[in-house]
Amino acid sequence: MKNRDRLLALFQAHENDFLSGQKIADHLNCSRTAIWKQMEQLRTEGFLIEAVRNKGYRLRASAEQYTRDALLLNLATTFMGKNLYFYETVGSTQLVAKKAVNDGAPEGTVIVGDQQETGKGRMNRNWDSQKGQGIWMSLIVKPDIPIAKAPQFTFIASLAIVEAIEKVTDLTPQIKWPNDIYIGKRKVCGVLTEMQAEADQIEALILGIGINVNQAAFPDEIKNKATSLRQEIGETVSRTILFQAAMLYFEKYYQLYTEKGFEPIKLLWESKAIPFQSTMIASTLKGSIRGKVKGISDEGVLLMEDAQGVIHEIYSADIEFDKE
Ligand code: BTX
Repeated sequence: MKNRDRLLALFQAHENDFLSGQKIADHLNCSRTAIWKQMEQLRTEGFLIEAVRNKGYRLRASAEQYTRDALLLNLATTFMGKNLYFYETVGSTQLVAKKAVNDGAPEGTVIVGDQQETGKGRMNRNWDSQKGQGIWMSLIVKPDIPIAKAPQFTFIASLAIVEAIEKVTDLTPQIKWPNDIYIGKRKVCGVLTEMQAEADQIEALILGIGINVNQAAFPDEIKNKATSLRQEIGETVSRTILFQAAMLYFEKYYQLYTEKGFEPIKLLWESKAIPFQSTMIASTLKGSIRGKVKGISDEGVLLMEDAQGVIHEIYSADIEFDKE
C-alpha cells in the first residue's frame, strides 16, 4: 500500500480523533516532513485536514467530495461497499458489475459511476444519469436463496433507499411497486434487479440503483415525471453521506432478512409503499392485465386476479391505477 493510502486508512481507523505527527510517522515509518508533505497532497485533492498544535492531525470527511476515498471514509458497514469500484464515467454500472461477478467479486462489492453514458432501466429503457448529479450504483449480493425469491431483494433495496433519504432529508418518499421511489407524483429513484444464475442456483444478484440527488433540471422527455432531492428541498444534498446511509440501511435489512426472513421486510416495505388500489392495470412486455390486486406473495411477487378469476403472478410491470 502507498503511504497515501496507509495514511487514509489510519485516519479511517481513528475516525474523529487527532493523531500526533509522531504517531503517524512511527506508523508509516517515515519522517515528519514526509508526513507534512503527504498532508498537503491530500489537501490539494480536496480532503479537509485539520492541524492543531499539540494535538496533531484530524481528517474531516468532506461532504462535498464524491470519490472512492471519500465514499469509503466513515463508511460504517461491515461488508456492503467495502470492496468499491469508482468510475468518473462509465457506460452502465450494471455491465461493470456483471463483469466483476464473472471475475469473482465478493458479496458486498459496489460499483459507483459519477456519470453513466448508457444508464439503463428495465426493458431496455434509458436511465438518465447526468454527471455529478446522482448516485448511480450497482450492488453485488450473493444470497443463498432459490431463484424465485430474487424479487425480494428489490424490496430490501427500495426500503433501504427510502430510509436513507429520510435520514438525510426531511422528505417522505414512497415506494411504487416494484422498483420505483416517488416523492409526490415524481420518480426520484429506480431500482433494476438483475440476476446471474446457473441451473437453479443464484450466483449473484446485481441491484442497480439510480437516485436523483442534485439535478436542477431534467431533459424534456422526463421533466414532468422525474424529480431530484434538490428540487424537492431547494438545496444540494451530499451524495457521499446519502451513499453511506444507503449502504448502512441495506446491510441492516439484508441482515434482518437473513435472520428473520422476508416477513419483517415485507411489513416495513408496506409501511413505506404507495398502497395498492383494488383494481389496477399491470403492463408487462407480454401485455396488460387488468384486475384486482390480491397483495404481495411470500416470494415478493404481485398477485392479481383477472375478470375470469385467474390469479396472475407478476414479477415486474408498470402499474397504473384503473381510472374506471
Ligand atoms: P424503469 O424502466 O422503471 O424506468 C425507466 C424510465 O424512467 C425511463 O423510460 C424514463 O421514462 C424514466 N427515467 C429515465 N431516467 C430517469 C431519471 N433519472 N429519473 C426519473 N425517471 C427517469 C428504473 O427503470 C431502474 C433504473 C435503474 C438505474 C440504475 S443507475 C445504476 C444502475 N446502472 C444502470 O445502468 N442502471 C442502474
